Amino acid sequence: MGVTSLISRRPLPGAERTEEGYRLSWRGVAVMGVLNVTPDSFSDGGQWGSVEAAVQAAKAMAAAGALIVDIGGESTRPGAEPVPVEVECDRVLPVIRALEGSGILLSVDTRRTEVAAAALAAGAHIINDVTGLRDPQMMQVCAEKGVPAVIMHMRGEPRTMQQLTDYDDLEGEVFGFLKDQAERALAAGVPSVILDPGLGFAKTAEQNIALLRALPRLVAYGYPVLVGASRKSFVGQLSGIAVPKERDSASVAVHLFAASRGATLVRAHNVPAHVSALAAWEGLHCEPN
Ligand code: HH2
Repeated sequence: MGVTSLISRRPLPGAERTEEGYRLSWRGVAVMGVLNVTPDSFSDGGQWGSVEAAVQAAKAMAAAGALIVDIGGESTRPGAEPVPVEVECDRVLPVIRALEGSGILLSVDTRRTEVAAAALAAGAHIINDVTGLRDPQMMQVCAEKGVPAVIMHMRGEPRTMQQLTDYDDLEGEVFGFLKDQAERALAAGVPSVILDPGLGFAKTAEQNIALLRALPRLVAYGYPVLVGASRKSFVGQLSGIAVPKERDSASVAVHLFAASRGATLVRAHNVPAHVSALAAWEGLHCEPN
C-alpha cells in the first residue's frame, strides 16, 4: 500500500511539521465521512437536525476511523435549488465551531467563496469544492489561507447538470479539467490538491462507470484521487436497490473497485462499513513478511 500526503500551511490534526508545511500522510485508502447538515440531501437530509446531533455524528465518524469529516450545508443532488450564502453559513458554521479543537480533520463541502472563508475562520481545514475551483476567488481563498482543496469535476450547476451529459471525449474532458485546475491551483499557491471525477455530477450512470474504469489515467497524474460514489443513483442501478440509505454495501463494493484502480480517499456516508471493508481489502494486498 502506498502513502498519500497532503500539505497545508495551517496546522492540521495528525500532521507533522516539515519544511514544506504541515504534512498529513496516510497509508492505503482513507475514508472521508459525509455529514450533511441540510434538510434535503438525497440520502441523509434532515438526519442531523441539531448542532449537537451533528457534532456527535462527526465524533462517531472519527472514532470509527474516518480520516476527514466533510461538512456540507447545501445539497448538490441533481435538480437541487441553490441555497443562500447566509443559510449555508448558518448550517455549517455552528457545527465547525463546536468541533474546533476536537482533533477531527474537517473539510467543508461548499462552492461559495464566502462560506469557504467563514468555515476556515471557524476551524475547518480543507475546502471541498464540487465546482473544482472554477471561481478564481475560491482558488485565491485556498491559496491565501494555505489550505488543501478537493477539486471535483462538474458541468453547469446542480439544478441543470443532468441535462449536460453530452461529451465528445468524456475521460479527456473530465481528467483534463482536473489536471489543468490542479496545475493552476498549485501555481496560485494552493499547497496541495485532491482530484475527484465527480460521479453523478453532469454524468449518466454509464459515464460514471466509464470514469471509474478509467481511473488509473487520472491517478497517473500523480495527485491524490478521491471518489464519491456513496449511495448515488448509479450505485442503485448497479445493485438494483431503490432506497439510497440501503445502498451502503453496494457503495462499499464500488469504492473497493475505485481503490483497486488507485483512489486513496473515498467519500462515504457509512464510515464503519467502509473502514472495515478497506481494512480487509488492504490486508489481502499486504505482502507476507
Ligand atoms: N458528492 C456529493 C457532494 N459532495 N464532494 C466530492 N468531493 N465528491 C462527491 O462525489 C460529492 C461531493 C453529493 O452527495 P451527498 O453530499 O451525499 O448529497 P447532497 O449533495 O444531496 O447533500
